[in-house]
Amino acid sequence: MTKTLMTLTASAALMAGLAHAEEVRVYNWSDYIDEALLEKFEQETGIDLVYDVFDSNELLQTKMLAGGSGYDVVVPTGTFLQRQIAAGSFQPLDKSKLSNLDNMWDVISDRTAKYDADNAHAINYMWGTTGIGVNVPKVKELLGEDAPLNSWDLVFKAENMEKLAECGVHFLDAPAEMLPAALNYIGEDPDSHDPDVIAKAEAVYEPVRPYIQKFHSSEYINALANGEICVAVGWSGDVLQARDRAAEADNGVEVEYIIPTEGAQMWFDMMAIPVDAPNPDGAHKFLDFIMNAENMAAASNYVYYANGNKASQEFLNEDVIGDPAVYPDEATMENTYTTTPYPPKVQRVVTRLWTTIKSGT
Ligand code: N2P
Repeated sequence: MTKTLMTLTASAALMAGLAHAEEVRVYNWSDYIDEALLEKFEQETGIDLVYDVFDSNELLQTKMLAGGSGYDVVVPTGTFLQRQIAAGSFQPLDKSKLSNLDNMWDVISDRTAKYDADNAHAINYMWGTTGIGVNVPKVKELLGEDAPLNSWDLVFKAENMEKLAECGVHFLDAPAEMLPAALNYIGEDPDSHDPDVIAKAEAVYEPVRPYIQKFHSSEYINALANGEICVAVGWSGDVLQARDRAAEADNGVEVEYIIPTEGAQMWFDMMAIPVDAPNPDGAHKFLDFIMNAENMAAASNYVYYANGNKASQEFLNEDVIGDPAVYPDEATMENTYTTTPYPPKVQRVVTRLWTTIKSGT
């Protein structure tokens, strides 16, 4: 009897203790970290980490603009960050709490300062490009040896898509990237904010829409890796993760990531602290942990995305820092473009247009 009582008392005390344990809630993109790092953070700091994932800037933006997300750290892309800063969604960083800030790479910080003056609200986590993931043997089997593997023709020409539909094609469900890709393809400014120009993207999608099996921003990694699909318009590191998963499975699937010669979008994903974060102090600890050179290198080595941390570079694997699909060389860099945030009115046009394109009506 006494023993039972004591056990109950002990576990009640433990539960009370747990209820008061410090917690940091992070909301990051899916397939974007080595989970061993999450445990390492908990062990080093004694802080409980709640780690949730998303795969859409639009979804994150809705949460940020509504407020009360309950998150301490979130990771919008630069353009979305800029819009959310303007809306008052983020608190300025307390740089005195970020001892690893000197590790950051000025080449990237200069670029991200365009979205956030002086990088006052966010640090760069990773950056990359939006291109095409291809199961090369499969695509050559269907389109022949001279398949346009270096061109957006692969996915924007109906004659190609008609054949590729047989092995499966996915597109990202990311209007702020997929509309610019279509505009860039037809020689329009991918960063146009003119609704009449943006509307031209519809004519690019119309002839190929019947052959797009799905618009989704995370399923394509496994779908490419297991041969369920043969082409995905997707993000650099995700496609390279698919390549590795296929190699590990030894299933005969060979995946390559392509930055088409017509150009591809380059973007920067930024870690920021919501204005109403429950634990801003813990959030700064998480950001500082991420900016540690070895931690940041471990993350990039795992997910094949480049990062904005100069000090991490000596710890990067050669197949990461030496791969122009991850760290583009100068020629590839010249082939990329960036965009700026859509003003709210244009954003509504974009959202409507994207819904129409996806519904295929
Ligand atoms: C990770 C996707 C991150 C890139 N799966 C999107 N900005």
